[in-house]
Amino acid sequence: MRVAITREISAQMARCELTFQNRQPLDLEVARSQHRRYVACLAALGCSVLRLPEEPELPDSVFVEDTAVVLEETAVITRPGAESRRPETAAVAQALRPYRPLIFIEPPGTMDGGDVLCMGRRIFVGLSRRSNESAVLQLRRRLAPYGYTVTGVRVQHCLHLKSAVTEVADNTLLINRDWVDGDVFAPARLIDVDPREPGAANALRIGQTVLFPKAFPATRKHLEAQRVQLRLVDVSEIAKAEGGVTCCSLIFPT
Ligand code: CIR
Repeated sequence: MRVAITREISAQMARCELTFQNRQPLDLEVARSQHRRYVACLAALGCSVLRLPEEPELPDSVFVEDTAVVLEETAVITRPGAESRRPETAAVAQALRPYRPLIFIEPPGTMDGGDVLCMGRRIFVGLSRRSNESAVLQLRRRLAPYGYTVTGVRVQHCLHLKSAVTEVADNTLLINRDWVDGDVFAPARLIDVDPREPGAANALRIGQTVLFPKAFPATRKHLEAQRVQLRLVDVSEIAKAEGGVTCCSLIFPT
């Protein structure tokens, strides 16, 4: 059984953090209806969805991925790199408590879950605008007893590590190598995003299916050529807040 934690879109979403994108008018109703369809996809793929209530004062709170990293043995509550996002972790920690013992990233560490790519016992953390070396060291120390290795990875031109690379099948990564060095992940098989779609590397794997944005038809062909089974979703309005498909949920086995 898989649980997916999501959170309703904040009425203040138009005031979200933006780093690499310009602010565009955001239609809250369209964003909410895209989010509803995204949640329905998670349920259709077998997740038991735990929908946290809206936090009107926290513009980015729909992006629950950034608040925690859920592993088999423990859940790590992050300390988001953007100060405006730090209060987001409280409700997610509360929601995770029944499922895992919690550990916390402490100052001066900062980490967004969007920077954390888990491949079995190998964990990669983007050294980005949001996540720093202190968080990597804390994570390494806390997770070593469980047999995890934790490696910091430089990323450029994008918000998070998982803007640049995500896992789409066992030992198979979808990647934009202009944003992150692919050699770090050896011996993983790499599928490149189409050069016309630099933002296409963020895909959400649920079992053998990958949730993938409709906005990237050229990269979709690369994935289909490699027999990755896709389910397409429209997240165009959510993307205006610099979010993708991974960031709107925390998915883990119970
Ligand atoms: C932010 O800048 O923090 C939000 N506007 C977007 C966060 C997206 N999160 C993610 O991709 N994991």
